[in-house]
Amino acid sequence: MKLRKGSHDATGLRFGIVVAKFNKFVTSKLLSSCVEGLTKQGVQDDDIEVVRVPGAFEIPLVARAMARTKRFDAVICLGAIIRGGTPHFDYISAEASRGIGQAALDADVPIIFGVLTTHTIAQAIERSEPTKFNRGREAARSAIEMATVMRLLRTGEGTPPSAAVPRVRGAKKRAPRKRKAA
Ligand code: INI
Repeated sequence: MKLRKGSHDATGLRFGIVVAKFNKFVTSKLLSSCVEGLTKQGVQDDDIEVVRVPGAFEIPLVARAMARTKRFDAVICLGAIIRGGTPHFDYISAEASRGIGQAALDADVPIIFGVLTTHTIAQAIERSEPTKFNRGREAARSAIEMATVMRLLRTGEGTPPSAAVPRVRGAKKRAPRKRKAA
C-alpha cells in the first residue's frame, strides 16, 4: 500500500483569498489569521491575492473565477454567516456551501470553505479569535495541504514509474506500421 499525503510546506505556492465584507468585524480577523497562517508556512506576500465581495452569497462566483485563471494552487473562501430572526441565514449558508463545493469541482482547483455559520455573534467572535481556534488559520492549513496533495497527484511525484503509467489489461499491442513503397 502506498500512502500519499500533502505537506504543510507552502514554499513557492500561490493562493487566492475571497473574503466577504458582511460582518467585517469577524471576517477581517479571519483574513489576518489566514494570511499569517500562509506566510508562516513559507508563502511569499506577493503570492497572495485577496478579493473582497459584499457577502458570503457572492463568494462562489468569484472563487470559481479566481480558480479558473489557474494562477493559484488553491483558493480560500472566508465569510461569517450569523443566524438572525429570519430564514435568510439558511438561504445564504446553503448557497455559499453548495456554490463553493461546485466551484472547486468546476475549476479542478482546491477551494477551501473558511466560512463561519453560527447561531450567535459570540460563537462567530470565538471562532475568529487570533489566539484561539481561528477558522481563517485553519482554512490556510487546509489550503496548503490540499494544494500539495493535488500537486502530488498531478505530477505523480514519488510514484514508481510502473505505477505512474498503469498498463491496461488485455490491451492489444499495436501492429508495426507498414512502410510505403517508394
Ligand atoms: N452575508 C454574510 O456574509 N453573512 C450574513 O450573515 C448575511 N446575512 O445574515 O444576511 C449576509 N447577507 C448578505 C448576502 O451574503 C449577500 O451579500 C446579499 O444578499 C446580496 O446578494
